[in-house]
Amino acid sequence: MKKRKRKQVGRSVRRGPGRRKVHADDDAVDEESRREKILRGRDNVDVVPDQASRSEVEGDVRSGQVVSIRGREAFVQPESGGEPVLTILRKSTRGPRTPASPVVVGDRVRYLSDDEEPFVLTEVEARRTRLVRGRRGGEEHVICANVDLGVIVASAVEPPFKPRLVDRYLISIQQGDLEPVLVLNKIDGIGPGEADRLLAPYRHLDFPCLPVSAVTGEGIEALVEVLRDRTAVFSGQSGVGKSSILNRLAPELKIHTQEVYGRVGKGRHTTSASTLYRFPFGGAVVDTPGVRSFSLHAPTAAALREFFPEIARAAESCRFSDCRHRGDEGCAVPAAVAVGEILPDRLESYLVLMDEIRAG
Ligand SMILES: Nc1nc2c(ncn2[C@@H]2O[C@H](COP(=O)(O)OP(=O)(O)OP(=O)(O)O)[C@@H](O)[C@H]2O)c(=O)[nH]1
Ligand SMILES: [Mg+2]
Ligand SMILES: [Zn+2]
Repeated sequence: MKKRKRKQVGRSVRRGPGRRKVHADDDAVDEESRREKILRGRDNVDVVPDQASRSEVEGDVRSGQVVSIRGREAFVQPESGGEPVLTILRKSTRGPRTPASPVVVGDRVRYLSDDEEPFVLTEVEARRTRLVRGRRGGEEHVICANVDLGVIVASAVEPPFKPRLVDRYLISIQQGDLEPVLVLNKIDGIGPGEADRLLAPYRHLDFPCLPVSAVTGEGIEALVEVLRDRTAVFSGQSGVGKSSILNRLAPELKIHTQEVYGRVGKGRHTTSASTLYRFPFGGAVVDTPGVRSFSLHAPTAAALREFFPEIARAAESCRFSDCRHRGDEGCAVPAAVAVGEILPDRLESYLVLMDEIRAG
């Protein structure tokens, strides 16, 4: 729709009186200088953004979705089909002005498909959803955009389950307008009942919690039903089996995986860059490199209360409004923990995150 509109605007400009071109040679020169201008990029970025340039209007502008990134270059899956093409970000590219993440996997983009690759990105469209991670210095790192489901992958054995990390992901996922899904992998390595025990704190939070095994295939069918026809991102610690699960879901993806013991202590990640893959059963997924920790971007106490509603509810009965829920006089939280309204693991996450917010 958008594209057609722009083209029409462009045509009327081109057909206007003083715009008519007379010689074919002029055309060539014009074309050359226009292209040159776009390739060089412009320094006056603030002037460029809202209006499409004439080259865009008249040139062959196509749409697509970013499947992987390499520096300022992005591989884009054309909307019209075919193999991904290489595109490059320029200063002239209009987009969501996030300095640390000007173009990310999942971004919907437009590019000028003339001559040869790399094609110049003309626009990165506004992001419908975003998975964001905090960076030192307060910058936000957008991991991926426009996905529906944030799948947190955890492991029941090695590496051990980290509830604090899961809670951080949950907050980031909900802040970015994604729907959370929790996958507990490697259940082939634990006894019956252990998966239930690990997932218990999340069961009452009203999102899918799926115990699976990439090795035995247990739980994989249920996961397919959650993923079908949606776009998801798989995130979690390194070695939990994100890529292994994807290979189990779609063996033709042949994503590289690696044993955990071969990298423990070395800080090695097998998947080194986020990549978007299509599922044969409909839908798509972004496989991401594992993390060791996950900082939230600009968390606030108010946001935290929103993501821990059970704690906020109990806190209304605390005697003092600045109660820290750490053995303070008149605190109502311990009683809520005692009757099972607040789970100890959730309270622990809340207190750790609140400390971080207070420490700035
Ligand atoms: N026992 C068992 N091992 C598994 C399972 N899933 C994966 N693994 C093993 O765990 C190791 C790590 O798997 P990967 O798929 O590479 O993990 P990853 O989460 O993609 O790791 P990064 O790419 O570094 O983030 C491999 O040796 C897998 O064979 C499972 O369900 N059970
Ligand atoms: Mg991987
Ligand atoms: Zn309290």
